[in-house]
Amino acid sequence: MQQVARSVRQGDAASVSASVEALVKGGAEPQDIFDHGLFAGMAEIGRLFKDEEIFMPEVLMSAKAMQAGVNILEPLLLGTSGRKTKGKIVLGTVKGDLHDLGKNLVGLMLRGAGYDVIDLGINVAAERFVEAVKGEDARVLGMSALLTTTMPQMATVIEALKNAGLDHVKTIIGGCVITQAFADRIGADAYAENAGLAVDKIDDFFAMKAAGLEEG
Ligand code: B1M
Repeated sequence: MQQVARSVRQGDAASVSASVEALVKGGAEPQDIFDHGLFAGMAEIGRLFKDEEIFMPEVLMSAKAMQAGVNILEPLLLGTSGRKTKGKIVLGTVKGDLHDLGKNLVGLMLRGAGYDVIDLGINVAAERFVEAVKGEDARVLGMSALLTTTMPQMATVIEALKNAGLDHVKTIIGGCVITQAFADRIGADAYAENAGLAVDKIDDFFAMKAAGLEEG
């Protein structure tokens, strides 16, 4: 795991791939490889970037290296395909924000858990979210933001959903700058600190609906 984290920090995609493959062959759990290898390496990059010990090019190299590892883990995290879908979820990173590694992971875990995920990508404007939720008749909208400057976009989207008469659609938000207090303030239905918790919270939405405890 330490080797994976180190290779992410060094932005060495080939080494990340080799180490992740070796760990998988050795029987390590994909989620552990993600948490203790890939994510741990990227967290360190975040600290170094903040302290101005490294700059954008290095961060990008590390993001690419992390993605190389995620690509190997993807089929394992997805599990067996061909199951009946549990529900439809629209997902995206809000307008002005280009960070997508966390959002992609949330999408991956949700697909693995049996959901149909419509991923709108990055830099998604409020109107586009509303259009997709309506067009796809989605029950849940998930938004990611990693910048303090793009957090307010989440409130804009929730407001736009209400204005479009879609307030029965459940909203869930996440990203390293997001907190439960912020989610409460803007009226999001849930906040999740990581991708695993996002799946749990969305499972709760659908369980409540199945139990007839909500409208929509
Ligand atoms: Co940027 N960046 N970045 N960056 N970047 C951060 C976010 C920052 C915290 C770094 C720092 O200063 N320490 C900082 C934001 C500070 C702030 O606003 N408070 C920052 C900055 C400032 C910037 C730029 C402005 C830098 C500049 O240009 N001067 C710029 C902005 C560009 C833009 O978006 N308009 C920028 C650019 C970039 C890159 C393009 C180089 C690259 C992104 C590449 C990519 O995504 N394809 C990048 C990266 C990689 C980072 C850090 C280092 C790592 C982010 C990451 O991918 N982590 C980040 C520092 C950090 O996070 N510590 C940083 C791994 C990923 C798996 O975690 O996305 O947090 P994360 O997702 C987690 C949870 O948050 C949660 O689940 C995931 C884990 O399971 N989660 C959800 C995420 N979305 C969720 C949605 C949910 C539920 C849970 O429900 C729907």
